[in-house]
Amino acid sequence: MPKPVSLKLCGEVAVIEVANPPVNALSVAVREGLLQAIEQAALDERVSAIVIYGAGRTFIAGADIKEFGQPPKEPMLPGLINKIEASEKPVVVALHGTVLGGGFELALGCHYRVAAPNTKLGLPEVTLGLLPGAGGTQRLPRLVSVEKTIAMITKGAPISADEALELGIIDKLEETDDMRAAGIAYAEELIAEGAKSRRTSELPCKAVEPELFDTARAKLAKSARGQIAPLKCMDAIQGAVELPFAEGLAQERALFRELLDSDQRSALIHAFFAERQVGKLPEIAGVNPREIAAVGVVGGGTMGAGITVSSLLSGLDVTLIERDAEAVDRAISTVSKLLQGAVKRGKLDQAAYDMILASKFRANHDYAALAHVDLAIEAVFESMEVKRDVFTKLDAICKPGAILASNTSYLDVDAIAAVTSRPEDVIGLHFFSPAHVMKLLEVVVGEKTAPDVTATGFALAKRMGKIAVRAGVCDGFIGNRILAHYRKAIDGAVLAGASPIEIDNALVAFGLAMGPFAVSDLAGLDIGWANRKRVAPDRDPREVYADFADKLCEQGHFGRKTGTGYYIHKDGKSEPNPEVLQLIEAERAEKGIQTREIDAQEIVDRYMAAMVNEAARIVEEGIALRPLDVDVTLLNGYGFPRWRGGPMQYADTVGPDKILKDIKKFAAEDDFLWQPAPLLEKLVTEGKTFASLNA
Ligand code: T1G
Repeated sequence: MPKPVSLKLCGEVAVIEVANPPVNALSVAVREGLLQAIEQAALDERVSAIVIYGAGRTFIAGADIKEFGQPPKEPMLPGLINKIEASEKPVVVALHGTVLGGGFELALGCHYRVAAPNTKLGLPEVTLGLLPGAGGTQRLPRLVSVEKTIAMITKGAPISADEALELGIIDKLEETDDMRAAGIAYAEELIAEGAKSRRTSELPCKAVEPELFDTARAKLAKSARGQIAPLKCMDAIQGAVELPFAEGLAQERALFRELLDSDQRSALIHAFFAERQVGKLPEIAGVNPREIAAVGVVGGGTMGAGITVSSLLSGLDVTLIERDAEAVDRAISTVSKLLQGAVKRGKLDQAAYDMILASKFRANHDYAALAHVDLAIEAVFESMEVKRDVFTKLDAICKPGAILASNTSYLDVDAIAAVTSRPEDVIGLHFFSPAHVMKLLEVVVGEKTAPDVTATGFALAKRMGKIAVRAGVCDGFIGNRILAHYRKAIDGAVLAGASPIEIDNALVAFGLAMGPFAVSDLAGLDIGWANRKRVAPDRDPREVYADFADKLCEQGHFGRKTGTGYYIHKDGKSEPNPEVLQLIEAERAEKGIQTREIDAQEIVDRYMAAMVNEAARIVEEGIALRPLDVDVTLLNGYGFPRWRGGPMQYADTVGPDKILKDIKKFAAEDDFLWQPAPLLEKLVTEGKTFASLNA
């Protein structure tokens, strides 16, 4: 294994190269190599200046996240950076790619900084449940304002090289892709000028109004509700303002260690790796996706327009089909509006907007316009009959080898494929609304779907900046099947004594952005109602069915779209709808239910036990390949709190035995709904976690 750090002399300049692909993470070997190299350069009398740069596509992109959770190994990064900064010989760092986390901190410990123009610099540790633990919270506010420091560290978003230059974080930009040469040239310049070491830690921290920290903390309490890392970041930054450097650094380290040991850190790092693991499937390993250049979208409603825009923004050519001229016009205006939104958000410039509308997007009401497409995506009304009709037409029109995809949220993709002459080319591509924003794409693989069609689904997701999860065919695939199940659990909690607002409040406190009843009001209660009616014929007679949701719909209350649902939505406010409680009380009486106090913890326990139990069944049936696939689905499509890592990560955190115990407790109330999944029972018996199934 070649050493990841090398030292070469170039004239009077010691050149230290870090080569640890793919992102030059600061593994133990890299840290050891850097320490040896910097000590050797310091002792070498031929050396007047030192350059550090990264080989490959990026400078150091941070600590090696794979090492977290293992016993820390010397040399530790803070000490290494202090050693670099203490060098009597000027140290230049040459930056390119994504200079993140410990990589950025190491750069701040060097004396002079040169970067390529497209370099990004950032301290994303907070997104991993951590804080910059190698001097970042102490050195950054010695170069930029404390306000900017707080923004960069508590949000974790990177800045551009231009902004870094403007802020004084870097000294110069070099328009080159040879940062080694740029670093050496800069070092030689500094030698010629007789430049000395320039230590960031010796600079005074920028001044700040004392109330700034309280204001910033108050904002974080709302924007980062439930999360611990952002508030610890604030403590570390405040230490930089109030303490001498060495003490501030020591406090930063102590705070970092606290976070390192936290469940939130392990959940967020689980999410990081799960989102990269989820696309690694044996069935598509080494399988080339089909070339997709032209896409057809059938249906110009909310989903069809969103899918169209997502495709256009990823450079694809789109032909949208609607049923008649009027619907075509409506679709064109919806797509244009969404694209204008992308321009407003800075995702698209005006010239690109004009070019797309002029040459990449067209709409029509004649299916013949789809004869040339490589992929046709159906996004029409959620009815099997309607979808089968569309696929019959697509099969007749589309060229051989074209992929025919359905955006269905629940329906049987095999039944849809069966009406075509090419079931191997049929797949489910389940987008989430709004399709041009939500990252999740469930790739629903039919019995006959060809592997290269599955691979194409994953390649399309990557091109769209989305995360694809493989799902098998069942009612609701992964996410919606779990949603339908936990919805029954919370409706059961309502019948047993909780109110919809209590459920929503408890789950918002748990970390959801919105409670399930508020979400239903937003999405439209008629959607859930239609689904319940669709599955009603197959409903098991043992199911304790809550009627209040249907009764609300029968009265025409569909949520925001009609102004009333579980809430009354008026003048921008949403207040609980008293009529709902009357419906619930009537149903409890009719069913002879003795209600009881159900506190917030029990609401969370029911919600999570139902979610984990159904997810265990889904993994056991192979609908989801691994527990991590369920986590990625719930994190990216259903607003599950990222700092809890997903339902399976949550189950491992509280313990599968606790989940099983809860299920058995609730079974006393309803032993049909609460039947433990065999996989959950097996894990508990064997003392294993869901994570053990992710390998
Ligand atoms: N450690 C270990 N592996 C990493 C890694 C890291 N920091 N970053 C990426 N990888 C792996 C990743 O798992 C994948 O592996 C491959 O590299 C390509 O990644 C002390 C404590 C750099 C913008 O948070 O944001 O420093 O799947 O698919 O889309 O204060 O990776 O191929 O086996 O994402 O081109 C701070 C995290 C760490 C940066 C590149 N740094 N990485 O994106 O490729 S904490 C970060 C990223 C820290 C200090 C603290 C992105 C990227 P595999 P990829 P990409």
